[in-house]
Amino acid sequence: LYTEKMKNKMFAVPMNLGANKAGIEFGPEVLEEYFPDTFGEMTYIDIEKQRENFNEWSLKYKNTILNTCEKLATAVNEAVRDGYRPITIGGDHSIALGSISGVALEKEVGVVWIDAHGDMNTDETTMSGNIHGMPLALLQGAGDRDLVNCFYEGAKIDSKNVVILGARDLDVKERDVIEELGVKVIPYDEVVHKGLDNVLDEIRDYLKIDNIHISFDVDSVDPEFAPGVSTPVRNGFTPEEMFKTFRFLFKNYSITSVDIVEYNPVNDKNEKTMNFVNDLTEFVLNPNV
Ligand code: Z70
Ligand code: MN
Ligand code: MN
Ligand code: MN
Repeated sequence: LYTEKMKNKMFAVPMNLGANKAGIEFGPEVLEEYFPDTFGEMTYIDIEKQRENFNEWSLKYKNTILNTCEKLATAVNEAVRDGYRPITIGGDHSIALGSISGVALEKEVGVVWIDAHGDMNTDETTMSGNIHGMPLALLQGAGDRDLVNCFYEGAKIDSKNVVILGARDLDVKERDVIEELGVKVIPYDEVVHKGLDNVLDEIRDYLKIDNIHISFDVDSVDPEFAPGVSTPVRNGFTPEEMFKTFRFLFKNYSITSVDIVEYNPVNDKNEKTMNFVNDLTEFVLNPNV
């Protein structure tokens, strides 16, 4: 077990403005209600509505998202300095701009971004204007300057230390950004063709950095098992594959911090997604590998 036993500190960010879709904001409170043992100790980051420029369609709710991410980054940074492993429960994926910025000021981290999407759009490539499709590019210094400079100036992570795992819905111009920055993408297809074990070995050979932040988007999992997301995409991970992936990462890297985002209780069926998110969070809180 590489990862030392660390105390966890949990943050809840009921953000939905990055996805511009209703429902995701209820994720943390639903989890807390059903699973108080797992989620009962979360510190909530308030969403304080800021004045927005609604002519700027390509950066919807930018000011409120930036304000929230800076508050989250401040809280996460303090937790890291105090020796905790911060676990951030979303909320949409825009909040990873805050969580990772908070960690990156203290430690050089690589990122494993587990997602059906790349979240590598910029305000110049986006077709939706939704900021949850941009955080991974922003963290590498690409995109809107104000957002890039969240918490502290400039890029937070080095592109060579990033892997996107499980992607199967990348936008055409988003692919150009990925290529320009040189980010390694392992599409879910590749997991199927090569086998998960081989793909994980490949990650171990590729990511030559000890500290890893895991940013987990629930929509990486197949909608059969996790329908409760805002943007379901077919042909994704099974829960077993995801537990194996997490076990591998906790075994081989020092996991500094984790995001679990995009759970949308409104779209869930038979509480499948809720139960899965709880089980995965239980593993993260007490990783027995
Ligand atoms: C699309 C965009 C996205 C999550 C959807 C989708 C992005 N590439 N991310 N759901 N989690 O709007 O930029
Ligand atoms: Mn995402
Ligand atoms: Mn996604
Ligand atoms: Mn359980």
